Amino acid sequence: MSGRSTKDWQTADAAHYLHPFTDFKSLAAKGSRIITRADGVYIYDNDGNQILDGMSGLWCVNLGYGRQELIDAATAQMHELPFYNSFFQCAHPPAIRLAELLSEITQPQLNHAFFTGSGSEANDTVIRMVRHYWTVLGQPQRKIIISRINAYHGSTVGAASLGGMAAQHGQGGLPIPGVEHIPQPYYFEHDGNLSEHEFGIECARELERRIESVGPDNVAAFIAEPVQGAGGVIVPPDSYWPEIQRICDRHGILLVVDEVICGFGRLGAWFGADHYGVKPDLMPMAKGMSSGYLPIGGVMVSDRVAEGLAEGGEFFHGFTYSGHPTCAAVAVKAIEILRDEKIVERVHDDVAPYLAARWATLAEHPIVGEARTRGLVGAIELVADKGTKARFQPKGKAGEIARDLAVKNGVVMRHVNESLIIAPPLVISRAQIDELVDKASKTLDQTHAALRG
Ligand code: PXG
Repeated sequence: MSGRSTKDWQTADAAHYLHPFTDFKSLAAKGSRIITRADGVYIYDNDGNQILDGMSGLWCVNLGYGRQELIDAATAQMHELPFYNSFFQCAHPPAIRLAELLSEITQPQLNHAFFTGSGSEANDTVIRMVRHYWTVLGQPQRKIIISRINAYHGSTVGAASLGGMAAQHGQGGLPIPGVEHIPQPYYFEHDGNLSEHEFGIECARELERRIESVGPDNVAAFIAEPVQGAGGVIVPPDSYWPEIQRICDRHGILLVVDEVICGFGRLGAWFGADHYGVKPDLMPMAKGMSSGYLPIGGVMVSDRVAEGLAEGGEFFHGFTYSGHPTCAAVAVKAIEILRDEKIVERVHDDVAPYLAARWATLAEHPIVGEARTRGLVGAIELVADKGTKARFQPKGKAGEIARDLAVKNGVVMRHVNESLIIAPPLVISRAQIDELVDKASKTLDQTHAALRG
């Protein structure tokens, strides 16, 4: 669907289309970037410019664009059964097969899948499920879910409440009651003198302190992303997750690992929980589940929680599109491709180490305070002074300048305040990583020049 001029699309867009997470007025003044097609790791705008998609769409097109098998899976399923529900004692093969396949690729305790249409719905499901679970077990007072400042868990009322984004909480009367937020394990911004190891332990102990302050018997669960994505690709110290696991075990609270970004190979393991060696009771997921080709999400549920829920009668929760057959058929195919083409192993053994080595060279740049990766996510911290880590002012400006220059240079990177972040498709080649890093380097030079004025 093309054939109109960019200006024409932009005018219609500004007049009628309310975009997510957008300042409507400033977008209308600027005009949006009209993307019309994509192939492999590249997107193309309406004027034919080729741009390397360093963000996999929105952390989701892990297999790259134009995979014929995914298109064929959707087409075949649409012919056979485009939609049917899973309410009222019904089921259909794609959703059953997807639940079965997810049980195979996730940890042994995770054998039950609840499907949703998105990651936000998956996290709303988590809230309702964990609170209901504890009620069924005779502990209805266990309602509190502990999350983290600057976490992102989605944009519905429940998911945004779980998230720790002050900007989201500032609109619409959030968070809902019973959600607590503890500090994030963001070592680059640590201004004390703890080692990275000590800092990881210290951040995890914040969970223990909060559990104790709200009363251990009132806590239902702790939720966290393995690596914080939208918050700025914040990679916790390696000491963090084992300590979190110990604390959850000690207090018997449920551990919810939000795999919406880290799941399906992004960290070089099937799931972030596998990468960090933790054992979730619930695992919300979406995005890479269908490689972003169709909207689908879900929650993998442990035997412990599923058995509890089974004692509770009807669980009054679900969505029209829970287990949507066409989305499920595409998800099954996307997972089969990851498995059969050994893409997760390739990320672990080859692509992630290569990216890590190339990305690390950016740390030498005069305006870079840190260049980090974990698997196929990465971040660059922009600083005005490498020694003191002082940031450019006003906050966010340097990131925005760099992000806009990156696109002009033919690469999509996202900025979060003063960091530039990437999450390229898992199928990216070494040559394309070189292209990504070269364009990022050029962007840093230009950003430096622009900031010097
Ligand atoms: N959990 C995590 C960890 C996420 O990253 C969600 C839940 C919500 O998923 P849905 O499918 O409801 O969007 C997400 C989504 C960004 C950005 O700017 C990140 C997300 C969504 C939109 C923008 O980095 N992550």
